[in-house]
Amino acid sequence: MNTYQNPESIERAYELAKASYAAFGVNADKAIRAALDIPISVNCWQADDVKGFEGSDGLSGGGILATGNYPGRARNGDELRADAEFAFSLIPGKKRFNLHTFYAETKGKKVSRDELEPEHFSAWMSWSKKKKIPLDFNPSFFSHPLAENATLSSADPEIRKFWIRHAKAARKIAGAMGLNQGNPSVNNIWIPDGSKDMPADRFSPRQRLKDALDEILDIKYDAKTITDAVESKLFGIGSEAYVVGSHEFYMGYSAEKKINLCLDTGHFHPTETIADKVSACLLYVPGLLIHVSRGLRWDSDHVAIFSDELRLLCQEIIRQKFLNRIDIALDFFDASINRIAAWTIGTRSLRKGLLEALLEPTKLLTEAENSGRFHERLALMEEFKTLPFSAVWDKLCLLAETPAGTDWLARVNEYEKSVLLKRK
Ligand code: RNT
Ligand code: ZN
Repeated sequence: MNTYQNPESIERAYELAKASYAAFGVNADKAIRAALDIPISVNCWQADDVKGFEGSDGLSGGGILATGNYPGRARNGDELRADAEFAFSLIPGKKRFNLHTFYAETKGKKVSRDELEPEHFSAWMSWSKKKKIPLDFNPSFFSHPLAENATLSSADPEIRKFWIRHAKAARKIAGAMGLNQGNPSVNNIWIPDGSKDMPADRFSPRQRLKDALDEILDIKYDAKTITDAVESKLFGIGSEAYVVGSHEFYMGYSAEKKINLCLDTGHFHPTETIADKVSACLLYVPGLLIHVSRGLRWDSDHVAIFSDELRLLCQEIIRQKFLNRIDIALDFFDASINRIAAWTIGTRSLRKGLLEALLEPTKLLTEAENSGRFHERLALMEEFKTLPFSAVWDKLCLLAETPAGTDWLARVNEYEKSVLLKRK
């Protein structure tokens, strides 16, 4: 593949683009710096099809399922870390890495999920420190024999207690990660509990979930080490009729407990957008965790792209200066394409969305709005869409010493040949 652009032509195009933005009162240099500075938590599970290291058969369960069998899946910590390091060399800007408990490294010993300790993540934590990539975390309530029916909302007290212990263990590990990296590890609770067909009792499971969460979250950790979040869902495969942890459930819960609410862009009705929820939720909850994904028909986890929905979400975050209250993470998994490319596409698209939002002459829009000149607001919005954005993006890539344009593709192909295809 040809080299897309050389540094000189990127610089030339950028100088012209910069002048176009300056004409609307926007400083493109500043926007680039700000865009590079926003941490994006990259989901580790894209590289291994959400399988984890427990030797599960591949079915993720709980309604989440990676389809496809493109070669090169990461099978252990060393492969996953190598893939992440390589992908990070293609992705500009600050990154974090998001793990699940089932990525524990137990040196061949079987450790029950309710007995996991920070030491089982020592390889992750030393990698994190060395590479300066902070870690985020999630208890894993799926791909497990005790997760077949229900977890934290189970009517069986033994099963419920097992998962409560598991969630406590996860918070302890997240706390250790936060201490190790010097900033809070975001620990997100998502459970798959629900039912395929209409339940007769919708209340009792929710009551049990609430009580279980209370028990888990009443253990206090230093806010400098862990940020707790809870994630809702509309439906999943096998939980079409009822999901215990619905949006209303967690909206109420996070507001009452003053913890963060996780909004996953794939977890709502197709015509709803997260962009409109951010400002409403932030009036009631301390902060948000956003899982950037792409819902497509029944699936909530396609690779994120530079869609209108993603752009609108970024605009909402940037326009309202919400960055200090929002953690931004990715949540997708596609096993039918090169997984490193999936990471690169999704993460670069999100960074593009943030950059575009930072380049928006928002002041002109609000001025038009506040004086009732709505035709002008609409005209400006349309105009801003076609400002020379790609020239600024290429400059951002150049500054971050990551490939501009499609130059990263050749490197992915090379890595596929020399590393991924050798994993048999
Ligand atoms: C599932 C949730 C959850 C998971 C990951 C693996 O629907 O979105 O966030 O995708 O934790
Ligand atoms: Zn999610």
